[in-house]
Amino acid sequence: MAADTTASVSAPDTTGEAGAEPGPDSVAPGHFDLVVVSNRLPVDYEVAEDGTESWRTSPGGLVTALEPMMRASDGAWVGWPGVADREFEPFENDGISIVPVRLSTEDLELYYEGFSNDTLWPLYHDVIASPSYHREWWDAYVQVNRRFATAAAASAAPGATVWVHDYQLQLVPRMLRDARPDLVIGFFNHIPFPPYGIFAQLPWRKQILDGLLGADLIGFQRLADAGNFSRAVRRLFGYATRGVAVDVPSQNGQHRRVIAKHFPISIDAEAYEEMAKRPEIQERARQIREDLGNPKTIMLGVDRLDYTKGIGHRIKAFGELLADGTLSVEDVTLVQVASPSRERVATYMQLRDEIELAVGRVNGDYSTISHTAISYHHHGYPREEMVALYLAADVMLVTALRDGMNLVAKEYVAVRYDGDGVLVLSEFAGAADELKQAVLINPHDIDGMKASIMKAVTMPKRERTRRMRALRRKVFDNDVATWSASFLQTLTGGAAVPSGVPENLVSALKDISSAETILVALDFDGTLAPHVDEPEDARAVDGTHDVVQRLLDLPGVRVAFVSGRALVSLKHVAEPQSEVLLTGSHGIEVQLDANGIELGLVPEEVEKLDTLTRVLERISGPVFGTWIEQKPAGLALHTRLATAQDGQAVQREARDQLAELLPALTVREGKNVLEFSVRSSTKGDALERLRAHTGADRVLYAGDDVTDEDAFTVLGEGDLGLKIGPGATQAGYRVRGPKEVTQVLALLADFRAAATQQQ
Ligand code: GDG
Repeated sequence: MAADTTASVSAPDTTGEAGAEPGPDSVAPGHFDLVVVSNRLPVDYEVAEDGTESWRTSPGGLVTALEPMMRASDGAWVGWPGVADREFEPFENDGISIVPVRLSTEDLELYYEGFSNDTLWPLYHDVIASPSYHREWWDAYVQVNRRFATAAAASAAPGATVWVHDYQLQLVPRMLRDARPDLVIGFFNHIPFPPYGIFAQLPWRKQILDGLLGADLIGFQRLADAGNFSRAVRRLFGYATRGVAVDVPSQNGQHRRVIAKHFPISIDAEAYEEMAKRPEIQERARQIREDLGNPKTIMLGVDRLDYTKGIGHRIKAFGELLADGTLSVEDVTLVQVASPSRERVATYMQLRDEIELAVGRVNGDYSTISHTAISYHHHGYPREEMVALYLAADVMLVTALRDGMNLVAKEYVAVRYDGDGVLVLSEFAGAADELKQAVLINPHDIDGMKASIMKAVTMPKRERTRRMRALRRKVFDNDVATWSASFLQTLTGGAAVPSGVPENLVSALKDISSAETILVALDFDGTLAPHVDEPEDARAVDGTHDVVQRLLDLPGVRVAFVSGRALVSLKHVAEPQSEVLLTGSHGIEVQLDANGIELGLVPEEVEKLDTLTRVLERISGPVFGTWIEQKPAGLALHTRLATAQDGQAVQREARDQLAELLPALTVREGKNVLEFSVRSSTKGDALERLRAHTGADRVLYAGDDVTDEDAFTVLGEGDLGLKIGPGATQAGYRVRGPKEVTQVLALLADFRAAATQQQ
């Protein structure tokens, strides 16, 4: 039954005209360290009228976003070249290795136009149009995803990073992971991820989630998208999720941690500004205004002709403003670029008819011989022309009903180096999360939209400049380079972390320093002290004690150490000031203010501890070379001095008996030691306890270890997570080592001192 088709790579594929295809597990690894996989390649194959064949760099958001990074890292790009039924060998184009994937005419119909654009696209955009569900489309989607996964596996070197893009390829991460567990796999969803109530419609909802969960990092445009995804995972699989972390059970009884987090995409802002400053483009902008009859106000819409973009709603609002005489064609022209898109999908053909009918009506009713109400263009234009249009437009209308991000909004802002121009922006576009100084609208509310358009048309120059300046700061601070770097940093941890304190961290420290109360929570080993061979020898780097003292002396600042060590050991090596709050053993032990060490075991846990002690004493007592050691909230069973055979037998016996008697125990396995704990606690629990105890408004947490990820997970909006050293992380910032941590703490102390003096 087609609905049961899974994303498994091992199932033989017998659907589609290509018949059985090799899976990603049947190919030898390639030699690229970074592989990008997207439906479309950054180049299009073209045949001119005279039969000359060539490759042309194709326009579009993703290409612009990734091109610079690909060139810099000598990576490979796997994708479809834009022409059906043609097989191409890999080749190099402009510094990027291109790996074309073949799609047949039938694949395009079923996988691309069908499942991608007529099932997933409407479903993920809040069912603005009705999604169609066809089992043969799904079968083709599985088959084509496998083909992309195979091409990626054949390109990726051992241990390489593979970055898969967008809704057309959601099964690729799982297929790749099953075939190539050595790979680091990231996925970025360019479109929204819908709320569960909508996602649940999809007959293959579980397979899609499972496909995505093959990635180590799943990126979304908005915080809300990542939340929708995590909720769907909880509802459908019952996996534990906490903040941005999803724990996916793996076969060996362990968990694999997947991060689902938002990374708002952006543009190459400087390149747009540079183009806008070119004299010929400025001249073109002047020309456009003149050709339109020098209206007082030019309004502009630039969209792919897609029902998600709210073009019809925009035309309705504009038409009504002309109808009720609020605007007149002598004063205002709306330029609408609607670039052709998905023209073979029926919904899009119908949309084109609807939009062109609406444009025709408005123009028929209100245009004069000398003034056209809507200057409508169903073309794609060169980027230079787009920039000239942005420059000429006094008001930019982005009225999407649902949009992952909307790069047009950001491009308009980047171009307006003159500080003028008003952006009217739908709150349903991802860009609205960042571009709060735009005139935000609800495009479903036609009266509200009309009022907002008028607000934009009549906005005083000073307000326009103030808003545009703030918008530009946002777009230039988070440009496409920052976006891709932050995604890849989170995914791979980056190879080498530079020394010093990065600029964006300095700004974040300044920002947090003005909070009412701050909790500075610090891991010890690897964060304040370099790692050493013997745990007893660890010591914080010079200057740590002094800078901690400076922080403790500042009003509204609390400092805590959060360690995996037992507290006795932590106190011995860290020698903390008495005001430093302490948590040890991953949060099991706590020492807050004047109180002594607390374990705070509840009666049920004490009872479990008694049973655990009885069982382990009985098992280990008679066997020479094994012994038990008390641990906070647990016991360790050592077998180091026993024969290997005895040691294994004792461990097996302990595991078996305890699994039956106390099934909920936490078990950690070390070399010749088994640790059993009656309480499962993480540094995340420790941090939450510290936050509750101190009542801090904002938290800075610094740590270097995988166990610190639990603490990063519980950080909220406005908190600051600082990862020390390389490795995947959920923290927003990173520095190289303990020396940098003291610099960070010193900066925080400086900023805090300045902030509290000002008050
Ligand atoms: C998807 C998501 C998300 C448009 N017409 C022409 C032209 N364009 C360029 C624009 C812009 C890009 O195409 C469109 O990007 P958008 O973000 O506005 O929208 P989608 O195509 O729907 O993209 C979206 C994006 O992925 C990235 O993640 O933001 O939410 O739906 O760059 O300028 N460019 C040229 N001529 C045209 O006629 N040269």
